[in-house]
Amino acid sequence: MKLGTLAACLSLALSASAFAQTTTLKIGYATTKDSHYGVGSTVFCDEVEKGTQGRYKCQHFPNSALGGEREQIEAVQLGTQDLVNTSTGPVGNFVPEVKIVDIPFLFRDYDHARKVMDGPIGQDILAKFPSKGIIALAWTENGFRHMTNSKRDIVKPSDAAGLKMRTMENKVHMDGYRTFGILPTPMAFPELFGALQQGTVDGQENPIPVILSAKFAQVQNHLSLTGHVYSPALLLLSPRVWNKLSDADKKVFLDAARSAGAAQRKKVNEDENNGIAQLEKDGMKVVRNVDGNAFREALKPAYVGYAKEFGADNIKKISDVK
Ligand code: EAX
Repeated sequence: MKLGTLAACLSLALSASAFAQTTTLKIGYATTKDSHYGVGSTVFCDEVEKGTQGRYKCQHFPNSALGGEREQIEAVQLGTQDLVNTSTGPVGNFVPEVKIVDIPFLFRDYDHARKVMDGPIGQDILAKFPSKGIIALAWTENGFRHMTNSKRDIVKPSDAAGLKMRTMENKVHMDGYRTFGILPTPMAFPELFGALQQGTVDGQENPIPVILSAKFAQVQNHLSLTGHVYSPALLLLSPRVWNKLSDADKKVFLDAARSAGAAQRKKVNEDENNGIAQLEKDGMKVVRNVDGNAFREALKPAYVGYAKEFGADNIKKISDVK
């Protein structure tokens, strides 16, 4: 065979094999591509594409384009969606062992929370997912949640009492918020901006990165830095994809997910440092002197229920992590 023909056949074979092997992964998340979820997802996708020599690429679906987080988790379980970068909000409905990390005022600060998630307690929770038809690649991060509303400043629980607040579809949160006198209204995230705009709910609670990227300052004028819940997040993969991966590619996916978590946490730190001034500039009145002890005191009756459900010793194991 002439050299020219051989070269032509080779390049054809190469491009055909490369073309044949490229798999595009659908990844969804609730907020914008330049938000903390978008930053983490982009790092994951870039590292996977590099680590698999382009055999796996991503297609991003930001801004809840594939539905609310619960819907997306179901789609990942069914295999109709490949990945979701999601808060733990609805995850407890699929993997009950996750619910313990949603307890209000459980984590002292970011350092404590990240140590727990990256340590044996957090890693043991990730190991509970495969039996429920979901692969949990790594913890990413949503951030400490703060309260916003359209009515008044919130310094102590009695200021929040009577407010109709949207919550995630999360019973642990709702049980806790009731002790503050809040009327919890569970709602999927894509419906939230409209509900705030129409006044269907008075307020909501979310981390600064979400309040920023969702532009809630346009429909909420009070922000109270309650930090009442640490909201972990997860990068979840469909077993349909995972089961086809070689051991080497599995390691690429896991390493990329850990890098994503680190990048997402860095973006959360940046948003926490710069975002509050931005939200004030956007017109929000910010309460910094929240009476955290009054909220913790009010929460005590809910802790009786949490101890019954999760075991007081398990809760203590988390709060004791230094
Ligand atoms: O994960 O639903 C929520 O409030 C979540 O924090 C949001 O979807 C980002």
